[in-house]
Amino acid sequence: MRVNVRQRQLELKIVYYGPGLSGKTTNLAWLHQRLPQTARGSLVQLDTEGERTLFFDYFPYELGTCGDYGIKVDFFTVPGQSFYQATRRAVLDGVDGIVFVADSDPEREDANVLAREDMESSLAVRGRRLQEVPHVYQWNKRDLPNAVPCKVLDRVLNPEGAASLPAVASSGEGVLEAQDILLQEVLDRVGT
Ligand SMILES: Nc1nc2c(ncn2[C@@H]2O[C@H](COP(=O)(O)OP(=O)(O)OP(=O)(O)O)[C@@H](O)[C@H]2O)c(=O)[nH]1
Ligand SMILES: [Mg+2]
Repeated sequence: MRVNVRQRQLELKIVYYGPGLSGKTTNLAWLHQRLPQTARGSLVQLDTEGERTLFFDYFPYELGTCGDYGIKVDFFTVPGQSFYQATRRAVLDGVDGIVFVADSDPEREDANVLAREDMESSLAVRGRRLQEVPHVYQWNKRDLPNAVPCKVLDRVLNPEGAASLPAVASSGEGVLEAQDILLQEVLDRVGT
């Protein structure tokens, strides 16, 4: 969290991380659409080619106030495709909370594992450990008929026992819920 004294603002950075095509941009777009117009800034989708994120997606949000200070949340997605590792690391710098969007498609099991490892190593280059960063796992694409069971995803991707929930981001299911869980954790952490 960054304290901006001049603007009397607490600034939080939330990042959607996960393998390519898992639904990170879909989450952000849905979230943006559902948050009050008066409190949200424009959704910026930088350099997209077709529907793939080449850089990142972003929007700012005025969450509320804490005493004299406003709480601003900056929401980002990373590009999931493996060759954008440098961009993912830049986006993750200074992160306060992460939604890891996993793909429930059985064919993406390895991609989920690699993305999680990539997330841990991206934090490690900044001297941070995943256990110290509030995070929530979103098991997305639960509408797929052959979706990997949530308990298998938990066993493989969430050995630390962080919060996790099912989602169908394309219809908005589990999108606000993931954000509520994460923001609560982030704000609890700030208070301690
Ligand atoms: N069936 C299904 N499809 C989904 C769901 N969520 C997203 N998708 C689809 O998955 C595709 C990829 O979604 P994106 O949100 O662009 O994925 P991304 O994680 O941002 O991908 P990158 O930017 O390449 O990392 C799109 O066609 C979405 O409509 C879901 O819950 N179920
Ligand atoms: Mg994207």
